[in-house]
Amino acid sequence: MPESAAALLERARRPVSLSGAGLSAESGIPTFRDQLGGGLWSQYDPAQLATPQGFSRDPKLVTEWYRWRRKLVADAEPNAGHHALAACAEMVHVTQNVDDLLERAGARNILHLHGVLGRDRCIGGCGFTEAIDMAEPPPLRACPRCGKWLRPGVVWFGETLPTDAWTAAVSACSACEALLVVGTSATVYPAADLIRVAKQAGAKILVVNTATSEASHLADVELIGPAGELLPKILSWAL
Ligand code: BV8
Repeated sequence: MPESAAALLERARRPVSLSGAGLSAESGIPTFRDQLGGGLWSQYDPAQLATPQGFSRDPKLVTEWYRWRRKLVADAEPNAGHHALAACAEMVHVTQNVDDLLERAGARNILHLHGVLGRDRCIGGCGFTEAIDMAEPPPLRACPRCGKWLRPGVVWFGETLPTDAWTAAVSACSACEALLVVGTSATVYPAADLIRVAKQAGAKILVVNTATSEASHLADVELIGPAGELLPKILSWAL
């Protein structure tokens, strides 16, 4: 099966990848399914913390959660899955992930639908934003411009996606001949809807996941296994 997926991806024009937390799992970054794992934080529900309400209820707790995640990413390395995707120079990488592991693997054409951990921005909307040091992420602090809190530059549940990234992602998925769906439960919208957009545009849908997911019923080819193992196989022509 991997050989037919490889052939399909090699000849596809304007290929697109759509990735989720499973792509970074082998780099040691817990997925949302795993309740973003580890010790202290496993008692919290990410869907509650990753919301404006969660932040306004307890800005210090939410900021500490992001500090923990930022340090995890800073200590992590891109895995073979990130490197295989990065080797596909023509591929547009639409990701739900907020880490920078695709960038650090050398990938270009990356669209972060849900923002990035590497920046803070003002909660008050004064427009202040700044890059942060992921290895030494700052604690909860006030915006130097207006005094309101600074928050991570990510998209929380109930917040709209960045227009540029979303528009570019819809356009790429509407024109691709193959969409490679990697490591996502495909349960969060509107990101998950991109699979239907690509399918309706006539693209072949290839799914790589360690389990079946909400993407399975749309798959032309579904490969069950870890992204770090399967992606180098089906993208070997690019490596
Ligand atoms: C919005 C950033 C408009 C923050 C995240 C219909 C239409 C529109 C909206 C909605 C809708 N229905 C519901 C909504 C609301 C909501 C939503 O989708 N809720 C869900 C829970 C039903 N959507 C929103 O709020 C979005 N905004 O729609 O704006 C709007 C505005 C106002 C009011 C209404 C609408 C914003 C959503 C963005 C939220 N932010 N992240 C942060 O990171 O802290 S979401 C976050 O969770 C991720 O970005 C990702 O998108 C999602 C988790 O999904 P996955 O990445 O798939 O990860 P998961 O753990 O679920 O699965 C991992 C998979 O990997 C598994 O399948 C596993 O088997 C696999 N795996 C594991 N290891 C491996 C592997 N695969 C391969 N190899 C491995 N080694």
